[in-house]
Amino acid sequence: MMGSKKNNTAIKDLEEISRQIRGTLIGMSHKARAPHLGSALSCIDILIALHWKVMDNKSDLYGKRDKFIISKGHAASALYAALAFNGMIPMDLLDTYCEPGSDLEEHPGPRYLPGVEAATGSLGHGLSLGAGIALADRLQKQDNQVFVVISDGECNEGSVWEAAMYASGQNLKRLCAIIDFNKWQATGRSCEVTGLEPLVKKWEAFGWHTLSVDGHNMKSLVNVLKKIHRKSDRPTAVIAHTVKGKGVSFMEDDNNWHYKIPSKEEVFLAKKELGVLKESPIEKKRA
Ligand SMILES: Cc1ncc(C[n+]2csc(CCOP(=O)(O)OP(=O)(O)O)c2C)c(N)n1
Repeated sequence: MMGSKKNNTAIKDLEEISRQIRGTLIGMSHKARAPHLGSALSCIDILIALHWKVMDNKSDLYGKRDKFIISKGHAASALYAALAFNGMIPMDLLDTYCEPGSDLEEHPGPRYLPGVEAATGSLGHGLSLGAGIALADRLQKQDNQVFVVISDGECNEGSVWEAAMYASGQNLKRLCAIIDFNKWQATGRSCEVTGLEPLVKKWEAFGWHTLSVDGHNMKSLVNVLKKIHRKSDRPTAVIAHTVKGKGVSFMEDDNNWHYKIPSKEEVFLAKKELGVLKESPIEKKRA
């Protein structure tokens, strides 16, 4: 059955993978001189829980598989790293991140890569795309799930709420929106830019089954996300409480890391703190 991935990776191993991927993301940002590192560190645990323990996105590359859209496309590095560490794309490809001609563009491009379902980055469109895909899959009598990670900043956009109304109106119960609620957007605190709260009540009012979770607690994330498929008779919103820049003390909750690129010394300090200075066993597999 789709959406009930059998994966024996223990939670503590997922936490180790999470540390390693964080180190890789920091290195990628430095090498490519690419911003949005804080944004990637904010959502990476959600992506790991989904890709390792929840989604079955490998069984049929051409249709009958769980699907994932990173609507906050500026955090594409998190998706690429999750796909590489999970064996969906070659590890070596990460070295080409943001290089001219690479499939790993700073925002997910329209070219085909397994696990990249949509071109995103113009914020506010991923949920509509997810709703369309969930509808198409239902018409084809598939029971796969569609997961969309959206940012709290995207909740500024009317298109998100149009998609939310559409999904509940059409009862797209295989659609799940995960809101990466790190309380920041590019220009300030999300709840000061718009009246975002009460976020749970808003999603509920739009007809969604709504849950909250600590977006960095791997065990809770896996538990919550695994349950959705069997329980839902409506689309589900998961409000994941996260910290922008999570994992590195001098990046956590500092919105400068939305755009800032780590220097060589900052890469060293961050990796040292994460305990990933040594090349990881997974990284060693790079041919
Ligand atoms: C439609 C649109 N407007 C503006 C931008 C520029 N932009 C990139 S990231 C960002 C906001 C980042 O905040 P948030 O969306 O909450 O993401 P996070 O804090 O998780 O990085 C903005 C305004 C964009 N990509 N798309």
